[in-house]
Amino acid sequence: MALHRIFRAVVTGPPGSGKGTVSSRITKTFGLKHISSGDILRANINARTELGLLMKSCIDQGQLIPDDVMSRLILSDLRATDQSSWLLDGFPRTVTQAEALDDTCSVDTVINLNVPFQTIKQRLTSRWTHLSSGRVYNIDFNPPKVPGLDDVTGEPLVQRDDDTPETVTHRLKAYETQTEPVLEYYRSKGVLQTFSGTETNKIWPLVEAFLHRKLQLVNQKVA
Ligand code: G5P
Ligand code: MG
Repeated sequence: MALHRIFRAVVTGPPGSGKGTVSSRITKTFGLKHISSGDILRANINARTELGLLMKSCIDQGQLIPDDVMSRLILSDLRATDQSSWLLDGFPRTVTQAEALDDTCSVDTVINLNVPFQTIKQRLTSRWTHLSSGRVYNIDFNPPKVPGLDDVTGEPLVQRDDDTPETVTHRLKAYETQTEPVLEYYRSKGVLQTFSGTETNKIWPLVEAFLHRKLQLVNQKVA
């Protein structure tokens, strides 16, 4: 569906809930620009930037990056993409970040992926990632065509340093204490849409149908 007006969406959910997987389907179907806070941080680590080196131990321990650092990083990216529709993945992750985002621009919809923690723990230990693009694979769910290699570039896949069982436990704890309050923040603004389940292939058609309806409404308002 063609977009006639700028559309701004957030995808949220616990670590491993499928934000990256669903985001890549949304961007392919609806043409929004995908901005993933985790991918941006990992690109910084890979390029050994000052920020990346400073933040690596925080990420590897499953802790959140300080709000001021994160908000500056993402909001400067958003200001640079002023005129395009986007999908934010992994930001905001605290109420302070959500307020900082609100000060810059308003969000049309927040897609919340509600996946049980038990399902998540199994998924993350069998995830393989292509770091420079953020493409993700899973041995059970969407294996690469050639084991260990990215389908598009043929480059090697890696396991994320924060996908160890111990760090996953810390990430889930950080989600419960710091990110869950963001759901209430958006619920009270009337923009939260929750999709629950254990399989992305069952959740995705519901997200797709929801976004089709939402975009139709947005376009009607513009016409
Ligand atoms: P990230 O990078 O944002 P998380 O922890 O929020 O990391 P993550 O791990 O990237 O989220 P995801 O994107 O929600 O998970 O999920 P995914 O990658 O699509 O799917 C997970 C795996 O399951 C994949 O292997 C996929 O193939 C598979 N899968 C998907 N669907 C199914 C299914 O139906 N069945 C099966 N079997 N498998 C499936 O953040 C990383 C760190 O960066 C910092 C924090 O330290 C954070 O821990 N950070 C921030 N800190 C502060 N503020 C922010 N805003 C921050 N953003 C990042
Ligand atoms: Mg992700």
